[in-house]
Amino acid sequence: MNKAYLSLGSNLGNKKENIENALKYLESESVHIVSVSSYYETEPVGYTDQDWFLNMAIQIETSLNPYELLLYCQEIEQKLKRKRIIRWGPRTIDIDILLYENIYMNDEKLTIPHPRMIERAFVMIPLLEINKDLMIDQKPIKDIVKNMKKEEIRKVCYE
Ligand code: PH2
Ligand code: MG
Ligand code: MG
Repeated sequence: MNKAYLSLGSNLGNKKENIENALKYLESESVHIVSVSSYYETEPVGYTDQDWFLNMAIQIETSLNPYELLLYCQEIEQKLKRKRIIRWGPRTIDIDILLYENIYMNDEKLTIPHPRMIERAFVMIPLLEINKDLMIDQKPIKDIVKNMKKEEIRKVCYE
């Protein structure tokens, strides 16, 4: 089994329901969800003329290799009716692979660690919540989060 970290986000329709459905689809014979972060409401980054996102991060154990995991996540995005219209634009669900074991890879299909993760508070803060000891690019996650420029992000409390 391989340890990996994923980031989930939604800013179209019922955001919480979209993420919960994605989590249900993810849990399977080949993917086991080990830990989940809180949910966070986050200001849109990149393309700013869109609704705020709901974001969270999870740790999984998986028998899939990185490419199989990418396909698996894309199939779930399709099931949840994601349409790619604008780059970085509104989406019902986005599932990104952040880290996979200690793998560093970069080709036309997949880059691990996720190339923009260390600049995005909506990725790093939920990730820090589930593992405070992670190292990314040989740097402790705590230092990265302490020093980064952060967009607005608010932890959501559901009763
Ligand atoms: N995803 C993007 C672009 N911008 N902003 C926030 N706050 N959350 C996201 O998940 C997000 C984004 C592209 O995947
Ligand atoms: Mg993304
Ligand atoms: Mg994506």
